[in-house]
Amino acid sequence: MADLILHHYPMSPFSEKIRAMLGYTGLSWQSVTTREMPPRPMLAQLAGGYRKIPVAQIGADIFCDSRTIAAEIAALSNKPELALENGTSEMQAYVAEVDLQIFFACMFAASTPTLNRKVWKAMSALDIGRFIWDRINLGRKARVRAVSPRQAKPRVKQHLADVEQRLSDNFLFGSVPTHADFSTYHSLWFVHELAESPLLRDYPRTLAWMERMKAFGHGIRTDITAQQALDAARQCTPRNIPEAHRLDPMVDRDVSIAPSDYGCEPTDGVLAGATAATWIVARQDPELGTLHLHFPKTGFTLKPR
Ligand SMILES: N[C@@H](CCC(=O)N[C@@H](CS)C(=O)NCC(=O)O)C(=O)O
Repeated sequence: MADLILHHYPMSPFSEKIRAMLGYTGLSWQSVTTREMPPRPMLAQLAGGYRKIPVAQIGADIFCDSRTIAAEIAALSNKPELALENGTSEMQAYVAEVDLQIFFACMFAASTPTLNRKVWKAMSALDIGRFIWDRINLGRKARVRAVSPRQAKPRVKQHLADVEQRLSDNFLFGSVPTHADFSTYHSLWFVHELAESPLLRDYPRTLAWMERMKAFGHGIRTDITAQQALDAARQCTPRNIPEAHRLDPMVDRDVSIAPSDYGCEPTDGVLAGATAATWIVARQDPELGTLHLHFPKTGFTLKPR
């Protein structure tokens, strides 16, 4: 089977969630580095209107959102605990909070001179301007209320106290890492590794756990170009959808699907299938042919067109 291709950029926390998962599982994968903000025309050929990062690809199957990517990694590595839908309802509620409110709190709390220096080193002045403008608009159009910048640090400290208390074993929900560990790791990675903020200083178990997570590395990565990723999609047909996943009454209808929190740009297509946790939307691209885009049901709204 074709390797998983990850479309991502270095400073993206949700990409780090997936890179760390790839490290933990030891899978080999191909990497396409994207810009930090749209336009990303080559990625848009694969993912339609979906504008968030990361996106993963296996041939002509495209996985939007770290949840569907994680489920794919879980299947490839035979580690079902990495797929959030296999977690308990307590774990799912924990991850929902961590991947939304804690993520935003960490982004606000991580504003340090070190982070600014790294950003200035990685991006041109023009791109920094475009990035700030893009994120202002992303926030303005968001359908969820994030924690305010002033509340961010106390909220992160409260979260750290919770993580510290949960870590009675090596990982958050027991002796092996689950989806919840990677969700918790990516935002704290941004604060601790990227911004080098001292916020984690008073949480020794959390710091030791961060080291364990970091030690997984990023797996076996090969860099490819966006054009090579498009070629891979063109040369493949999407994998077969079993009849059991074509029973939803919306199957074969024109649909529009979009995140319901932020970055709510829709992707149009035809519903090709549905599982308990995902929607599969078929898109036709004039150059690439048929693509199947996999979205989680949680956090997305599907409408007929
Ligand atoms: N629910 C999404 C969240 C992804 C997300 O917010 N990613 C950030 C980067 S870490 C993003 O897309 N920011 C806007 C952008 O990069 O264009 C997931 O789990 O993948």
